[in-house]
Amino acid sequence: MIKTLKRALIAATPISMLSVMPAFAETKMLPADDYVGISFWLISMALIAATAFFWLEIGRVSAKWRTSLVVSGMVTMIAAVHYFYMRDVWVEFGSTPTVYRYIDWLITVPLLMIEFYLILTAITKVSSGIFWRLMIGTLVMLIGGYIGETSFTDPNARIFGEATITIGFIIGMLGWAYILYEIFAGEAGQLSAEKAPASVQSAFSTMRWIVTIGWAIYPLGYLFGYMLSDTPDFNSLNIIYNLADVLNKIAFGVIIWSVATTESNNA
Ligand SMILES: *C/C=C(C)/C=C/C=C(C)/C=C/C1=C(C)CCCC1(C)C
Repeated sequence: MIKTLKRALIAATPISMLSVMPAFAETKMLPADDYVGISFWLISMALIAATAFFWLEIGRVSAKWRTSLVVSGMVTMIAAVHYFYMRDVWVEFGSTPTVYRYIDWLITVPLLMIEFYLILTAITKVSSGIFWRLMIGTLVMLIGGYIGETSFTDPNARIFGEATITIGFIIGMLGWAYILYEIFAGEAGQLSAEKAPASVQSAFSTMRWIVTIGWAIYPLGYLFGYMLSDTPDFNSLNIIYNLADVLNKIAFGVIIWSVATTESNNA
């Protein structure tokens, strides 16, 4: 009772903000032993720094490579804003719906796909079919994953009944397989092999492997998280997805930056 009165008195004075804030902060601040929260924090900063880097470097490359760097920075900036939000939700609730990631993926994955198209247009004439096929593959992959993933937590969303998680996964895998086909064996892969100078070919090839190995982390997370276990370990899943994004967004952009600066110096 006395304590409550005392608190009320303190709260009534403006200076009390100083004593109230630590109590408020206790529940809202990132705890030093929250490794998942800290990984959200680190990646947020890395994404912002990468954005500044890609955009500031635009002036150093020749005109036809500029759009590629603009897009690399857009990917990291859009992801950074999502990460700020996911980090706050994580710190507050100790969890963050994976669906937030899908909003990010829906914007950033098409932009990453456009990078393949842009790299090819910087060196040769390219048909718009490449662009559209990569977009279709992306949409099928993400819509399949989204259908499956939302049905995990929400039985009402099981549009294919019990099998929705599996069917969503299969649709998603087909979309990804279609993208891989296009960049390895399809028109995009052939153009790179026939028309591109050595430095572009090697960048194209590294980007392809990122889309193969780096991207495989997400369906593996889905497989182990939702299909092979009834109680997903969201701590590990979030750390794995966070690290995957460093590779698939920042490292991917660095490869493009590297080929853009090399080719600009050679020109
Ligand atoms: C920056 C974010 C990136 C590069 C996200 C990529 C996401 C994927 C490659 C997701 C793939 C999935 C499948 C291949 C199967 C179904 C489930 C998904 C959506 C996780």
